[in-house]
Amino acid sequence: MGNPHLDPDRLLELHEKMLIIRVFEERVFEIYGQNLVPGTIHLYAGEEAVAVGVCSHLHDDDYLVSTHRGHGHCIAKGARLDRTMAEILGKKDGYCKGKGGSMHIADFSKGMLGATAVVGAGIPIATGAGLSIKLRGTKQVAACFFGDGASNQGTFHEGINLAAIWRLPVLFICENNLYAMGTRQSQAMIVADIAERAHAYGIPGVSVNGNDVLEVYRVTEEAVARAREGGGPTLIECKTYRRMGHSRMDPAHYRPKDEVDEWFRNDPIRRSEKELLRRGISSAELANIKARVSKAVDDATEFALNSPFPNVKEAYEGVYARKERE
Ligand SMILES: Cc1ncc(C[n+]2csc(CCOP(=O)(O)OP(=O)(O)O)c2C)c(N)n1
Ligand SMILES: [Mg+2]
Repeated sequence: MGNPHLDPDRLLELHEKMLIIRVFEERVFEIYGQNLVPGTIHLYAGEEAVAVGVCSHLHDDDYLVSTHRGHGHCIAKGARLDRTMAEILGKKDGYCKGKGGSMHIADFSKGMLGATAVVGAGIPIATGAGLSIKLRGTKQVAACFFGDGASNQGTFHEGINLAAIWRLPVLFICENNLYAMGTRQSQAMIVADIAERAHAYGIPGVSVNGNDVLEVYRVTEEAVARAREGGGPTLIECKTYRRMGHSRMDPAHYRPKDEVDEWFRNDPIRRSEKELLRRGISSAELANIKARVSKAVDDATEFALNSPFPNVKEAYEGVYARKERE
């Protein structure tokens, strides 16, 4: 695994955060099956090492722009589990008072500028956040997650090109899970490594095993340090794999079994567990972490289930939609 010298306590923290996201997502899947979630869901299970490896270097005042597959990004950036779950359930105690739902969670207190369901739309938003940092002269950074599919959008070119010209402190994190819905990466682009595209904009580009949290952690550390020192943006491609289909209704039959098996063997949480055991952490300690995580997700779910739906009288509050004239 990348960075064999990282303190085991830090690795334990990263492991626990990934496990929280995994258990949280499994719970969302379960309650979706009980018809308790309005709309659809895009689960992050399998990709936890990316959000955790990146966000572990971000402070509360650093910015983050997320995607339709964003629950893991929010949690890794420090959002509360209970309010995140409440938002997914469309409840009043959710981050957007239940009016955003799964794909639009924002928490400005943690620098979480929001998620967008429009593929690739977050990229220029992160560039804008980077410009704001530069104009204000602070040491903040803006991180932006997006998929392999999004890297074929015009916004990718425009957003990264501007950030490069103006040397903005932005991390462009491509979560390459090999598919955009059912379309394989190789059907949609010639290059094997999306990081290669960085050369076209004159910025550093690096491709890493996105299921290895230590590897993601290591490359992000360098990119964040460079950005804070005025060295401009970096494109980091994290190769990863979703454990489930694109969205709730997708059984993902288009993925060959041997490919699925190989990626599941390379699961980020399995990897970090093995690494922790190798470094002398006991199985009992790992079991304690699992129990703690499970309890935290139980509590968050209970909170969200007990939270009321927003009152219909507040339908026009906190939204951009205009009320019709009486
Ligand atoms: C502009 C736009 N085009 C198409 C869609 C429909 N759509 C939703 S998710 C998705 C695939 C995105 O793939 P990728 O960027 O690789 O992210 P992933 O779902 O794999 O995390 C598509 C095409 C959309 N939401 N927005
Ligand atoms: Mg994808």
